[in-house]
Amino acid sequence: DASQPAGPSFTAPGTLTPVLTEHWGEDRSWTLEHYLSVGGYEGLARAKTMSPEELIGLVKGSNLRGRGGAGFPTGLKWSFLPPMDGAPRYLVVNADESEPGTCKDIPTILANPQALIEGIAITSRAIGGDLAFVYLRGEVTHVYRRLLAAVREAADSGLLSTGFGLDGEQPLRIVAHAGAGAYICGEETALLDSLEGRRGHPRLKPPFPAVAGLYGRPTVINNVETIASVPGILAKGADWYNAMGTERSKGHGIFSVSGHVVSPGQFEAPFGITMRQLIEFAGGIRPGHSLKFWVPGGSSTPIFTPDELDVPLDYESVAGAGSMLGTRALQVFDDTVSVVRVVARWTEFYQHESCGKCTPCREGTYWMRQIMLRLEAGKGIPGDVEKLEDIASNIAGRSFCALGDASATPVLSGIKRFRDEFEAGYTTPARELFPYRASSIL
Ligand code: L3W
Ligand code: SF4
Repeated sequence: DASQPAGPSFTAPGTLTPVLTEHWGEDRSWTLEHYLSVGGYEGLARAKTMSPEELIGLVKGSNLRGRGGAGFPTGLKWSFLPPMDGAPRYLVVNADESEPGTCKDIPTILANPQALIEGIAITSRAIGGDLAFVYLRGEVTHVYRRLLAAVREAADSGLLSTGFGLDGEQPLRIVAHAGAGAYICGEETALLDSLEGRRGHPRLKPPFPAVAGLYGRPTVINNVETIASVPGILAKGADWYNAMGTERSKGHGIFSVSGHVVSPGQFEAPFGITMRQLIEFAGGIRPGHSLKFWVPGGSSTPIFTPDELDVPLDYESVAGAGSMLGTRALQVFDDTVSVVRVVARWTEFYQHESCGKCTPCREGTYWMRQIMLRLEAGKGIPGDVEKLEDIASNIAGRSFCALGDASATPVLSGIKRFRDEFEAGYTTPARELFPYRASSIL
């Protein structure tokens, strides 16, 4: 790829770069003993020799970007915290993994929670914090328990006993908080409301959490994968990290391939790998079928077709193709799938998860759901497709938070790519056009 910087250690897209996932699947990979045996906590040891300014500078220099969907530069976000003023500052880790198709943060916590804890320790040292929170979905009790056990193991070992807080000498406390299972609580400010004990509703920004976050104090909020990527950068250096990826999307990321491939799973690769390459790593589309459509970053990103298979999966190239890269939740749908049925399920999801705070999203998702369900049943009314476009266009850009925009995306992109299938819903149920077959359910 001509856009890639050349260099002896450059890791090209098209290869896999297991870093976070390197030891997944090994015997008792989640224990502290195992993590230490593969070089764990070397990054924290180095961090304890560095000042907060040096740490932030190193992470800035690595070009690590937020892995929760938006890709905001991590070191820059940390640097937005105002100068220390003697009062607390917090780190909050967003582990409320809820985007349909996203499955990277929970596996990370299950397989290698110590990488996250080490990342929390390094980040807390960088921002002068001695109290950090991990907010995760309440339904995943087994993940919550594993995290609790891992925090206890790290604390009992003495690794977190000193080196944190405003003076860099305090112990670090980590609180695992199980939410009640609402998609909106993955939105960073709704998450803060929920963590403070209120119903999760997005807050107006600015002020950004970096200035006024948890309990009104400066707060860094980062995704699990972002924070778990920090120890490697400390241990191996910014140059090592910069040698992976594309010009502006550096490093490695977990690409979760699900759906109609032979071997779904997580593939950790440099940014810039393509969907065609990832499908090859996943064993190809299941035999006897062909790719019909896919999404690059979960249900909030537009429907792509085989036309986009060679788009490099980095923030800029995917934006150029009209989408966010999102959480790299790559869902694959073959020729047996009704796009109307898929969009109807996603629309039901957004209607259910809408927090109700603003009118375009609250009302619009309700009406989109009604119309999608009748199109799916073959009982659509001529003009429904135009009505869907009208409603979705009036949600997008007019809602209070990203959930509203997200709900419009599958509808608008589905109609754009497969209008005939939507219009067929005026006369024909989706199940007649695409009959369920046992083999089509993976
Ligand atoms: C200080 C400024 N901080 C921006 C911070 C801001 C936030 C980060 C990015 O949504 C997307 C969403 C989903 N001073 C700042 C500043 N910040 N300007 O930077 O901000 P933002 O608002 O662009 O993004 P976000 O709220 O983090 C993430 C999309 O990702 N997505 C993923 C969804 C699902 C999951 C999941 O299940 N784990 O993430 C898929 O596309 O729709 O648009 O921290 O405070 N001047
Ligand atoms: Fe709530 Fe939807 Fe408005 Fe976001 S866009 S604040 S989820 S109603």
